[in-house]
Amino acid sequence: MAIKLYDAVPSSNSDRVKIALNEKGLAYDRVSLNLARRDQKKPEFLKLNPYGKVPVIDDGGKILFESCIINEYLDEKYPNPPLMPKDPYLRARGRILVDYGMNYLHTTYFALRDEFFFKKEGERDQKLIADKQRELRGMLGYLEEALGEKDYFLGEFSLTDVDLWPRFGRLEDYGALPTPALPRLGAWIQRMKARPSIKALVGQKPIY
Ligand SMILES: N[C@@H](CCC(=O)N[C@@H](CS)C(=O)NCC(=O)O)C(=O)O
Repeated sequence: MAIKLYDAVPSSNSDRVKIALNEKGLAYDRVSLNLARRDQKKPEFLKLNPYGKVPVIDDGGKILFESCIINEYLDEKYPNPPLMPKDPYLRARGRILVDYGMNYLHTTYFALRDEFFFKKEGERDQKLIADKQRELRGMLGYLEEALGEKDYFLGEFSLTDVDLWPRFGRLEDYGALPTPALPRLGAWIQRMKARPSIKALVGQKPIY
């Protein structure tokens, strides 16, 4: 039985799980929620995820939520190809980089995202946008250093790249990237976009 994925389009957190599924060649059936209609807060969905958010997976009756935790589950349950290094330090290091990209950037990222997501072009606060873009570029310096001369954050392609990617795709849409100050991240973005697992998401529509 194929894995069932409750998603939304657009949903960067759902994209994170789709990339991991695609990298592993796992088939999945999508059930799309309409977030504007608040499908995610309906009692039947809250039984699956008390947070009322997508993504959620149902793997043969096993229900999981939280995209990064789902991805670790997928990697352990379906180990080929492996998406986590064996070395304990690298595994921990990868989780720290994801925590940095998700939690440390969170408030600034969402201030910028809300301008683009909820407002029409003429209504946006251009000063706030420029300030948040600058702040984010400053914070991203740490990830630029962490990437260094490597193709991927931990050397080999891993869940660290998968988990970080969706936010980076959006940072391009919101004008924070690319920037000449962060050339390694710029090259990594291009490398990520070339992966079939990510190309497969372009133009995806909800499935109701
Ligand atoms: N930490 C969660 C975040 C999930 C999340 O915020 N999902 C968004 C869509 S990208 C959502 O469902 N938003 C609807 C809501 O909060 O009501 C994860 O990584 O899965």
